[in-house]
Amino acid sequence: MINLPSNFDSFNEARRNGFIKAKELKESGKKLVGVFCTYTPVEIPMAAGAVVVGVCGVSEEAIPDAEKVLPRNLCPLIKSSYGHAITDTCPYFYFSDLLIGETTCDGKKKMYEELGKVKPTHVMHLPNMQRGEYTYKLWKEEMKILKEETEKTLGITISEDDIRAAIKDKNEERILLKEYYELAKLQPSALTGMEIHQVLYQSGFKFDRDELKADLRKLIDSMKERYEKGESPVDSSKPRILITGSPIAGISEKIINTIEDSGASIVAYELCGAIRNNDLLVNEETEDVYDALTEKYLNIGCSCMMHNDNRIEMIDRIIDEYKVDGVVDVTLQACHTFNVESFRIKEFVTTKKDIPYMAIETDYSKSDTEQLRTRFEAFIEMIEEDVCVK
Ligand code: BJ8
Repeated sequence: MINLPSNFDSFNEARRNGFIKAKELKESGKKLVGVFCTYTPVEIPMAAGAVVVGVCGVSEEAIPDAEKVLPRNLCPLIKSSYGHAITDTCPYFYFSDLLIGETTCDGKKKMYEELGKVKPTHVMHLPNMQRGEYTYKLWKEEMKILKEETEKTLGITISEDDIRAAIKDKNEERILLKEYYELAKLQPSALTGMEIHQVLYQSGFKFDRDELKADLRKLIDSMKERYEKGESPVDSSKPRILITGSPIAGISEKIINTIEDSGASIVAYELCGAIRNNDLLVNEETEDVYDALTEKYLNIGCSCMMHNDNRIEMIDRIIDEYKVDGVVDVTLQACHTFNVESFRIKEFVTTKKDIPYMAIETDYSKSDTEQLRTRFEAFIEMIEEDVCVK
C-alpha cells in the first residue's frame, strides 16, 4: 500500500470546497472571472485582482437541459457548460462577474452567443492560424481589448505593472506544475496518471495563490521523498502512455482509471489543463507585456488552428522525454477539429515515432466504459508485443 502525501487530499477536494470558497470570495468583495479555454490570457483578469476560474462543464447532468436549446449532436463539453450555466447548477458560473471566451471551435462560438444572453460575456477574436505578422497584430490587439473590457465590466483600472505581477505569479504556478508532472519522466514514473490529473485539474480551484504555490511545493517534495524511498506507485514493466486530444476532465475516470486498470501507466497528457498550457511560460524579460502575452497565447497547439504544427512538435518532444510506448488520442463526440486532426497524429506517431497509436471517440456518459476497457486491454497487449519485438 503506497501512502499518499498528507496534503494530496487538499487537491482532491479543491473543486468541491471551491463552491463555498467562491461564495466567500464574492462576499468579501472579490470579482470572479469565468474562462473556458487555454487561449485565455488569464494574467489580464488576474491583474485586475479577480479570481479566475475554469467554467467548462465536466458532468453529463445538465446536458438534457442544454439540449432544449443546443443541438444534441454537439460536443458534450459545450452542452455541459451551457447546461450548468442556464440551470444555475455551477456556482462558479453563477458567481462570475465576467465570462471570457474565444473564437475557437464553431460549437463554442455559437454557444457563447447564447451565454451572452445570461451573463456579461466577452469573446476574444482568436485567429485561426498562428503564422504571420497580421495574425500576431490581431491577437495582440485582442489582448488590449480584453484589458479594456475587463476594466469596464469589473470597474477596475489595470496598469502594466499589474499585468507584469500577474505574469510572474502565473509563471511561478506553471513552473511548479511542470516540476510536479515531470516526475512522471522517471522510470518507473513517480506518479500514477490519476495523481497527475487530479493535481493539475484541482489546482485551478485553489483560489489563494500563495497557498496554492506552497501546497504544490510541499506536494512535490513529498512525492520525491516517496520515490526516493523506493515507493513508486507504478511498476517499471508497465507500458508508458501519452494521452492527447480533446479535454478529458469530464471523462477522466472512464479514461484514466480504465487504462491504468488495464495494466498501463499514463505518464503524460498533451492536453489543455496539462502540458499544452503549462509548458510554455510568458517571457518576463519582454518589454511590452502585450507582446509577452501574445507570444505565449498564440503558440498553443490546439486543433482549432489550421496547420497545427505546434501540437506535432509537442507530441514529438513528449514521446522522447517521457519514453512513451503508446499514444491514446481522445476525441470528444462531435469535436470535428480533433477528429480530423487524428489522421495527422496517427501518421506522425506510427511512422515518424514508430510506436502504437489508438484513437477513441467518446462522450460524458459511462455507457461505453466496458467497451473502452476491451479496446484499451487489446492496445496495451499490442504495445507489450511491440516492445518485445523491438
Ligand atoms: S485550446 S482544446 S480549451 S478550444 S469545445 S474544441 S472538445 S468541440 S475544448 Fe479546447 Fe481551448 Fe482548444 Fe484547449 Fe472540441 Fe468540444 Fe470545441 Fe473543445
